[in-house]
Amino acid sequence: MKMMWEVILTGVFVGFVHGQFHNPQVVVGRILEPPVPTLCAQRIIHERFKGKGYFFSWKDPHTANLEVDWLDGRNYCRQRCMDLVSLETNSENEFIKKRKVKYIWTSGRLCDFKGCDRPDLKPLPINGWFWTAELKKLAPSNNRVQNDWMVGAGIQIPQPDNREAMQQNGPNENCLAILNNFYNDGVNWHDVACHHRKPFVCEESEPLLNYVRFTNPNLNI
Ligand SMILES: [Ca+2]
Ligand SMILES: [Ca+2]
Repeated sequence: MKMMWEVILTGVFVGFVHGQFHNPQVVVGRILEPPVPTLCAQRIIHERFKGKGYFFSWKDPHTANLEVDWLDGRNYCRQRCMDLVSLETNSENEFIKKRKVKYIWTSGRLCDFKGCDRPDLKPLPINGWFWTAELKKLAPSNNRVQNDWMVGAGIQIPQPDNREAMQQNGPNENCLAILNNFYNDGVNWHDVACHHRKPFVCEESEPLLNYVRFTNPNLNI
């Protein structure tokens, strides 16, 4: 199984994936879960957007009141051949942002672990963010046109600001959440410490679906 995963995940971002397995700050003995074929076949799709299915945790009776940390969110999705949502386009971002939920986990994460020591990721707060589910880099965080980080107004500091670590001696804010007017600042992206618990959105993962279809040809997935 492990060998197969290493084949599937080969690519320039393979270091990201391995890094997620070994980053003690994130996993603490927990791992990134592989898909479960029966759960993939039973996955619940609440809405579709440009052909892909999405699951909203607050819409399902089993998860309606569930708030999880970032890795648990990924694993709930991944066991169902999905992953936390990646907002690669403005239209998908707007599709997700119209939900009336106070905050939502996305798959966005800062690459600050093993495998991230690459010149193109420096400086990390600007160039080190990526969509883990798609293994794609975000636009630089100071490019306010191609991303949706909260820009800052009044006493609000532009995101990402790593506030918990910088001001409160807390953990780094390494995960990307959509916050819905939480600081009276509109609906936009914030860097948040990954242990916080939030509702989440899953997005179908073509690599996971293809892998499970290939390995379970008799299952209707
Ligand atoms: Ca996406
Ligand atoms: Ca922040």
